[in-house]
Amino acid sequence: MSSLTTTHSRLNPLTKEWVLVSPQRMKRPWQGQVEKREAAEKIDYDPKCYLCPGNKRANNKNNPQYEGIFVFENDFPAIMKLSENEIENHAWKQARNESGTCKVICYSDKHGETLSDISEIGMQSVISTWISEFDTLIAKENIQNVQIFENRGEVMGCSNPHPHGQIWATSNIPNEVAIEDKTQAEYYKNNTCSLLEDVIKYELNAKERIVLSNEHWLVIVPYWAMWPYETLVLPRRKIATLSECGESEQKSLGSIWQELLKKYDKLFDTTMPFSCGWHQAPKTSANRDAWHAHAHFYPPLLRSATVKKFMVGYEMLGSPQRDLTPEVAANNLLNC
Ligand code: H2U
Ligand code: ZN
Repeated sequence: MSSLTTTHSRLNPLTKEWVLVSPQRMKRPWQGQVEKREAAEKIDYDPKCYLCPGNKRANNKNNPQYEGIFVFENDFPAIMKLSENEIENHAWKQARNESGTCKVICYSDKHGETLSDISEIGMQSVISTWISEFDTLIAKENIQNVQIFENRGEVMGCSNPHPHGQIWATSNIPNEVAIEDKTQAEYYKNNTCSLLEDVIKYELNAKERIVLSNEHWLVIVPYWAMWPYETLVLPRRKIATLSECGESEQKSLGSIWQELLKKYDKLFDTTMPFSCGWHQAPKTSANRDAWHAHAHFYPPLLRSATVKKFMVGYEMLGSPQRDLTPEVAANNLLNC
């Protein structure tokens, strides 16, 4: 398929939302990064950091002198263990109880390290921690969904440069997972394979939006991408959760994850800010067979380390809109 060159909308089949694409507004060709941001000096230990080994956190809690990974329960959880509020169930005024656990995962004891430059072994222990935390939390009686994610960079609301991510385990299924549960089920019922298996087949053939690939994994800028350099990390094999990954699949996930981060950092010569995270089958999904686990990366930068895409105006009141096509974005990432 040759790319459309005038305004059109593309459907996100995972959310059933339309994205407006206006390629004719891309007047200039790719010019690379415009201005460089001074990289902060990398230090192993910051006495003022609440995530560094041995340091004090909120509520006078002390981090252990950990080496490698450290997981703890968030001192300011968004979701509490027990919340027995009066529920509301009127026509338009509805409220439900929410309970669960919020955890913070420090990827490394080194303050200045990121997953882009962590050792291969360090990356593997991050993946095995994602899996073991997921397995433990999803097995809890009141938990329906385990959301693993990372906010990276101040612009994404990350409070601390110490490499860390978060895990929220909840008694209800959050919006994004709920809609993907539904859309993947619908697709699976009406087709011979999963939605994302079909996407993979198409993209391997079209070769227009592939950023990286290896034996078990594929990274694409999805056809329906909303953010300029949004990507999707896909296991080639349909798995409902990361826990189904064998040893070699975890190994090759680690290498493609780090390759992707390196590309992101190189694109605008800065530590790329983003929100990223996994979508995996919720516990009692009636549609587990339809689930194809995957990770989304949503970086906000558009043209340089300091020029970001704003999701405002038409995006807030109408639909998301982009000028840079997903094909051009994929090509820029592929070649950087
Ligand atoms: P973010 O940087 O992505 O916001 O994650 C850091 C989390 O760490 C944040 O959710 C928690 C905040 O509540 N935190 C603690 O649990 N203890 C502290 O002492 C400070 C921050
Ligand atoms: Zn630190």
